[in-house]
Amino acid sequence: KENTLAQPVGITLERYIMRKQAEFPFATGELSQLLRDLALAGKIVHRDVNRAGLADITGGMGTQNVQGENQKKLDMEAHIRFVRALKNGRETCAILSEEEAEIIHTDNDSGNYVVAMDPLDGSSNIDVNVSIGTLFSIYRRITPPGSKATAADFLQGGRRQVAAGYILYGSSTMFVYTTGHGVMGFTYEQSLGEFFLSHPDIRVPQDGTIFSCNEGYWFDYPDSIRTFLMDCKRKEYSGRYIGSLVADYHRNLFNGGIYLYPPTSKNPRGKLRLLYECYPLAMLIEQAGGQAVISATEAILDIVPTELHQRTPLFIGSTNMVRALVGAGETVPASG
Ligand code: P6P
Repeated sequence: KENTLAQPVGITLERYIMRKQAEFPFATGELSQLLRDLALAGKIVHRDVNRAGLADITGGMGTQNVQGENQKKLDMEAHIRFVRALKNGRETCAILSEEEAEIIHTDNDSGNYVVAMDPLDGSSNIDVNVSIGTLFSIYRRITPPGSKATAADFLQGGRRQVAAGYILYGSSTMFVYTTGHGVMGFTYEQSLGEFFLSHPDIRVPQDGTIFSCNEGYWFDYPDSIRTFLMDCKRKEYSGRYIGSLVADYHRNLFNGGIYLYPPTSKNPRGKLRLLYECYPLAMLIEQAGGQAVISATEAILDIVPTELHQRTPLFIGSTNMVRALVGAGETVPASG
């Protein structure tokens, strides 16, 4: 089924979450509140991102802004917005952010959830006005309620995520997420300050003709990757690489395609982060009918995590393309 841009069906994200709340196994409203907190911060980051050039909040540190605060890079700005929104929402006991090495305790030890996130991935793209994104992954805590969260709450493994998603700040701003019941897309109407349901059931095409990778690493790639890419070129597939993960992923999710970030000599374990980049995108793609693997026999979601900021290779997108790349191991079911 094509993901044509459906007309906004008139329901806001807030109302949609409330209606779907009954579907959550623990329909206590906490996860609903958490998703609303993320959407609120996303609206603020949308505003920051869209005025970056004017408000001089791109680029490095060290200058003063109008409030006399130290200027922050936009990814630090986004980090602060999301941490503040999650703290105020009181459903999260701890946060793991790409911007901080250690777990951030929210002082809500009664919160039942932890959130791992990349507040603004690819922020180097901001300075040249390229689309960027926020990535998030949500778990129920496993440490005792009221205690301080620990790394164990974040190292449960990809299949223990209760929700995952991203916010894409592109030609339009979209909030895309799953709670394990399919993938929904909401488009931001800034004149109303609301996300409206625009894609009720996003499905990735089983096949695609787009490959996304940085071919600058060509001579670093193993032969199997080069063989796959040569085959794509023989078939006159399209190379599309924005260099901004959420933007590349979102285009492939809608049009079909595969994104590849293999190990390189610069990043022998891959560049992308497992907990807050690859796990959420892998949950989304599987919910949308696609695949995310590191080999024919290991899916991203089955990688057992050991470190909070560990990196991993990533091959993700249309099932038939992933299968063609890594072979048809048991993690990659036959298409159709
Ligand atoms: P390379 C951006 O820095 C990022 O984390 C992702 O958004 C993007 O897909 C990737 O790295 C680009 O990495 O090595 O191709 O520049």
